[in-house]
Amino acid sequence: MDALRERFAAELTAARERSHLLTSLDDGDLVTQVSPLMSPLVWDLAHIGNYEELWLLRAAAGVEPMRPEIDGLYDAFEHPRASRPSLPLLPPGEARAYIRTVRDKVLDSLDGLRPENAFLFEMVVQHEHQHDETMLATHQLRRTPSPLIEKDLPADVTPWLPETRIPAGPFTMGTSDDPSAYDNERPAHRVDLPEYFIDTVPVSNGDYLAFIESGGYDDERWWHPRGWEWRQGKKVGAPAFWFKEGVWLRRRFGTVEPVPFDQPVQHVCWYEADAYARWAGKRLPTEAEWEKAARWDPAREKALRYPWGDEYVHGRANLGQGRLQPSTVGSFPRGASPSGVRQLLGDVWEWTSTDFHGYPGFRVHPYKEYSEVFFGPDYKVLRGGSWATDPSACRTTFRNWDYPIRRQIFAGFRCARSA
Ligand code: AVJ
Ligand code: FE
Repeated sequence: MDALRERFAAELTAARERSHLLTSLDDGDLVTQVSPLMSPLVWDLAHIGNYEELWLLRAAAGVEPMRPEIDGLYDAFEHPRASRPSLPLLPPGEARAYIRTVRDKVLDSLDGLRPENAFLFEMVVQHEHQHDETMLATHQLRRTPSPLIEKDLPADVTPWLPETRIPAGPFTMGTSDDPSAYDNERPAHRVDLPEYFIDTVPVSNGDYLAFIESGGYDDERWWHPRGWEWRQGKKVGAPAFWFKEGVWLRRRFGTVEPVPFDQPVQHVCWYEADAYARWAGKRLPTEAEWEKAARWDPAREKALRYPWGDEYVHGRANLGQGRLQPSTVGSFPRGASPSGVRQLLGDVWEWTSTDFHGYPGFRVHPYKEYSEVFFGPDYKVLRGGSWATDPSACRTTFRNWDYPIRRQIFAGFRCARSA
């Protein structure tokens, strides 16, 4: 248990350092709403603390509520993002003091941690990191530079074959024994797939430019009917944050730079990914196809936690907000899955063709608002995490979801086709 407590304390501290960096702005910037799609950053900050209080102090340690009157303000279901700036939110100084107090009590309570509550710690650490990624998307929507520090992440690029063949056969999807796994990743179950091909690497900005330049945005043939509706209601002809001034440029955290054509495309919605795939004579992979390509080791008949094995290895994927952009397509050959597919974790979230549903045998844990309320045809599953995702919230079984029109998230895609 001691090693576990130490790990939780270290992970909570690391997450908090990042939350502080992402909120090291003037008070005015913290309370401003950059887009109706996002919360004011000060909401995320206090919400992180409130969630931690609910689960680690009240639920796990039986501590009395500190400020029950603020719970409603930070309940994501009571107040949609667009309405959050008009709430009587804790001002930045008070929000910081509140989350500090919660954290101090949590660290004190670690001595009494009961093994059956370990998942709640895993959940709270991942929750803070998920909001850190969301806050980063808010930063990307701002027009002014952000207090972010870009670290170098060396990545060797070696040649690759465009597609990888995945032979027909069953594999293990999901998990029943990963201690960090959310309810929606459970339980492990066998899925039998016919043979298919999947792109070895994600679709690059250069690939995507060819779609743009061949008139893809104006050709109804490539679009899902609802995608075509979306396209016609909007003046879009390129990924979000791209614009053309003679050459293609992109805005990234408040600075403008040429679009790097050898990086995975990001900030495209599901409809754009789906249209590109049809234009390319392919389709998006199903969620099961993505997961089989990412973790199934046919030689050992075993499903892996990471594409390269069961242990996290630094330097095999672009995760954790070190680099503030995806890595060159073809990077991290040592991070490839047993099938030889690359860049499955990190770089960009990858849209799949699958709607978000519970696996056979799904059971809510620990609360139905984490996943169950989102099951249905409205949300598409994304896999693999982005460069902005923390390694502790990323594994081959992790499932993310969003509306098919969302572009501010760090999402791209790769294509697949049936054999
Ligand atoms: C899993 C990323 C879709 O941000 O809406 C955060 C994670 N759940 N707070 C989200 C989450 C509750 C969730 N996603
Ligand atoms: Fe949350």
